[in-house]
Amino acid sequence: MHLITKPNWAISENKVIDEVTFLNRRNILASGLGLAMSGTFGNSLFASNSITSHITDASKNFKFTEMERKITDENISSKYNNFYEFGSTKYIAKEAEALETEGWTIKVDGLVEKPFKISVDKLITTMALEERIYRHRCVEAWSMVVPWTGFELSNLLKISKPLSSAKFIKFYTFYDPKVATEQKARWYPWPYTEGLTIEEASNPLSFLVVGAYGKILHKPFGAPIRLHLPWKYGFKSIKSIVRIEFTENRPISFWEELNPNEYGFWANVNPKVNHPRWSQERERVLGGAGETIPTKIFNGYGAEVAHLYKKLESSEGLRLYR
Ligand SMILES: Nc1nc2c(c(=O)[nH]1)N[C@H]1C(S)=C(S)[C@@H](COP(=O)(O)O)O[C@H]1N2
Ligand SMILES: [Mo]
Repeated sequence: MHLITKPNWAISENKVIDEVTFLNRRNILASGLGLAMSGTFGNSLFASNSITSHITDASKNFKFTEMERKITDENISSKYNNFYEFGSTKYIAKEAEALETEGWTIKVDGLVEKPFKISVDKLITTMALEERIYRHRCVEAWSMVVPWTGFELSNLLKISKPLSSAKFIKFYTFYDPKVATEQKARWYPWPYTEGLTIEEASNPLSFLVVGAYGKILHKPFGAPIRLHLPWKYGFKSIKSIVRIEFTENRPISFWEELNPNEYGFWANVNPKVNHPRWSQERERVLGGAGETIPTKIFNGYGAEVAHLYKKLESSEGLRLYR
């Protein structure tokens, strides 16, 4: 039992490198033989035309284009996922197709004027959608670059009308062990949860994602709606959200409950603060030829977010980066 509580990230660095190398090799082989898959997914078939067109018509936000790095091939990023609900390997894309995303709603409750439910379709059709190219840095030291379509979390905060006593937001993923079979594993604190301060959630970088690569979000990416917080380690970017709760106290998230020394509340990317079991100085580029590049503080988004943490440095110290 003790062993099994270790997340997959507990695997050695070498094994992680092997997996990425394997994946790259497989992809090179596939494209070389002209067998590269189209990268389209079945769930777009279920979406109504109007939902789809809101996503395909979203304007590009040129503040978030990527000059230095290449966008990760969709055929790679969509087949190498962390989505523990469907298994503890990276290859859960097929399993995730079992998730029923039609008619999905999000409950907004806790310290708000009035709790409410809102459908994802409604969010897609009423929020101003935009496409942003964001870098993603997993705590396991691999990274990718993805064009996400979505809207600023701050726009949902506005309609949520939090009370002044609300200081934090807790996000919840669905809980349905019949569909997500790994949720039968009782040693995990299901459902997956994550948390942010209201200040972090209000930052313009905090992005609710409903599409990727110009299409409706497919299931392995956390359909129909997931968060992306590009300056934090990937585990903060919670998938398939069903509930947003405003709280007074700092929530304890899924990974923090499992291993607080390794996966904390803040989890801001910092190459100088090592994971207890490996270095965070460099990252392996998903879909690259196995190369690593230097990791940047706040994953290169310091201009947008560093100010959030200035006054916390004395009290939180290195915990800001774990
Ligand atoms: N519900 C849920 N959200 C999750 C995870 C998960 O296992 N379950 N994994 C996290 C981790 S560790 C990472 S790196 C990213 C991976 O996102 P991707 O599969 O779209 O690359 O999702 C995050 N969100
Ligand atoms: Mo991750």
